[in-house]
Amino acid sequence: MTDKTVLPGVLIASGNWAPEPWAEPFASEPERPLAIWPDVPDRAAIHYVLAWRPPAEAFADLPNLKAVFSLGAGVDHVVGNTALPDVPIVRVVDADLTTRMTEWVTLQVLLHHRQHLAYTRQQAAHQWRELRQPVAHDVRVGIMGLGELGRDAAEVLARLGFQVAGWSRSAKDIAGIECFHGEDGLTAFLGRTDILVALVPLTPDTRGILNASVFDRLARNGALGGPVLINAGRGGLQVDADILAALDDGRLIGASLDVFEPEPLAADSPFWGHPRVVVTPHVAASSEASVLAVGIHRQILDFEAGKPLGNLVDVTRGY
Ligand code: NDP
Ligand code: OXD
Repeated sequence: MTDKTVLPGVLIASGNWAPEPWAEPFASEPERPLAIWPDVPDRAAIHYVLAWRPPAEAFADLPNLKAVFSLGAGVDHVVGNTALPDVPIVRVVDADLTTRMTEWVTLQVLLHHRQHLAYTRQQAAHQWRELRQPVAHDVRVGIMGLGELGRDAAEVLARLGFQVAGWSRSAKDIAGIECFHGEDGLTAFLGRTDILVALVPLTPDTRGILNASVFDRLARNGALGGPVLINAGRGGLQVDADILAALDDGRLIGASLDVFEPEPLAADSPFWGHPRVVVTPHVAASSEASVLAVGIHRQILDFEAGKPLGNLVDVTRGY
């Protein structure tokens, strides 16, 4: 093989995710150098990094880097990286991931709406007792974040009959969804919300946003008897102590948490055994490599054919 046939190289730094499925689509291009972190024999050959929670050093000394591809929708794991050179960051926007998130959010909303935790306790006690059940139309869901994921979940929940509203940074107009935005819209959004779903990215503006002040402003007059928190965004959005205190004194009647800081959730965290908390291990919308790697490979081929990169991150705002 001569130098002429060598294609721009790829580095896969996939953290605790197995790199092999992400490398799979590149197997058809033997002329493209492919490195798996930390084994990077020729750093100058690397034009693209496919990254999930990469160590800072993964971006150091890559003189020909052209773009970084986040292996997930979130980019907080890349944006905060001090060694990151000034290159475009591309994130995942894919129907497969969106559908997975909507499944998880819908499951959790229905679980609290249909009082599944109470029925599980009743089953354990061999207790046959019907609980009063409101209809979806009497329950108000509020989705923080009306981006790719929040909007899809909002539309599906609205189709199930829930009264759905969303809150975002900029104004939105979505049929069937009451839209609020900005700091000015937050109190009104919270005041009409029985089930709060967090799907905002983790940025300096959103860190710790799921706190006592927000829980205090949720609706108290809802059909469920109190507000519920569902967080699939990032663990850094939530103030754990505030959630636990709100669950203790009834300002929250339940919570579903998929994300934590740090992860994995500490073995002695009170969330594990809490009777009104559902814990899942950051699986709300797992990145399915067999699907997403093909999309990233396609984007690289399109980029090399002169097309602009899509799904670019605005690093100034952090998502
Ligand atoms: P998008 O960038 O498409 O949407 C983000 C939304 O959040 C936008 O509506 C944006 O507002 C809003 N937002 C951002 N900052 C603020 C703010 N300060 N105040 C109000 N609204 C704000 O992201 P996605 O929907 O694709 O993904 C959302 C997040 O979900 C990811 O960043 C990631 O953290 C998390 N995620 C979690 C997964 C899991 O398995 N648990 C899987 C995948 C993603 P605007 O529209 O005005 O810009
Ligand atoms: C993501 C995630 O950001 O899986 O895609 O958390």
